[in-house]
Amino acid sequence: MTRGLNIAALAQRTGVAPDTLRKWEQRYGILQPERTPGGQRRYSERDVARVEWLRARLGEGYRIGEAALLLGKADVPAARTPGEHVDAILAAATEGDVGEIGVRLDQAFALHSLDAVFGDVIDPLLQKVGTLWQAGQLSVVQEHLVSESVRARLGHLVGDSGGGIRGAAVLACAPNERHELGLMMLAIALRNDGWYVAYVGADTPLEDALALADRLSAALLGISISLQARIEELETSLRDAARPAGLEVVVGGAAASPEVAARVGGRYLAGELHETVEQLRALAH
Ligand code: B12
Repeated sequence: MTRGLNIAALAQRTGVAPDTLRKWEQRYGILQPERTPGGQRRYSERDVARVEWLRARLGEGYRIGEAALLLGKADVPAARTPGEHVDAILAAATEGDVGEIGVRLDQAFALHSLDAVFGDVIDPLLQKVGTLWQAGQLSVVQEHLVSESVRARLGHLVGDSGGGIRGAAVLACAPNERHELGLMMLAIALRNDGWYVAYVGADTPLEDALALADRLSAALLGISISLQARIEELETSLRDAARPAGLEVVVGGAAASPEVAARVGGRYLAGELHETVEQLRALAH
């Protein structure tokens, strides 16, 4: 015999009327009941969780169509905690399912604060992707699917205009450095903190970044470096370049350290993104 809840029981459990549940099922395909031999629908605990998830989004002001889109396909459980989002995105990456990676990322952005999405979803996600890739458990293509999906979403936020009540900041990756996702997060966090941010991105000739900083009378040039192998090049490119007065050069990223900062005549900052933003506030003018 098929176990599970009939529609009345599902309605009772979730507080959503049976008519509404039927409409959600038919129109948005968000439930996946099994059938009894007699053809009656039977709903599972997963369906209960999905309806509860949708109700919570409606309570936050989403329309049902938007919430259903965020929830994604009916055959996967809705992620709630940051850890569940990370696992769900990794599972989708393993399947090579780029649509699902996107839906899961959008869910994370919809459910959590930017701070939590950056620190508790994207950061650990990319760490795990790196570890799995290194161990040969994720292919380069699967890794690219995740990092490109993340980049696309961060790109929207980086592109938002606004900011400027603090100072101007130019943000660039070191020459030949293509790891830019951490710097994009910093750009978004600084803009939200009121900076005017010129995000220059990957693989930047630093004399050009310095010229831009000069033109903007920027208070900050933030340089991101992830690869040890790029440190020497970074040092060379900054050594002889003229620096605008009042410009603070700050290095960060996985290959940055106090030693690297000393070699390029800058400061080193690390730690949680919100701490970095607070420390940089002191530099604004
Ligand atoms: C995504 C990724 C890529 C993508 C990058 C896509 C993109 N558009 O950014 C691509 C595919 C391009 C890539 C390429 C390569 N990668 Co890669 N990549 C990664 C991966 C999986 C994630 C990196 C990431 O985004 N991390 C998440 C962010 C949020 O962390 P973060 O950068 O540290 O940023 C945080 C802080 O450091 C800080 N921060 C960052 N910048 C700045 C700047 C300032 C001023 C401040 C204050 C703070 C700050 O803010 C962030 C918030 O916490 C890592 C794995 C890992 N463990 O990190 C490997 C990894 C970094 N890559 C690695 C390697 C080897 C490569 C390649 C050489 C591979 C190859 N053979 O081609 C190339 C090099 C390309 C190049 N020239 O740069 C190695 C590096 C080893 C090493 N220590 O040198 C890693 C560690 C993978 C591994 N486990 O081996 N990679």
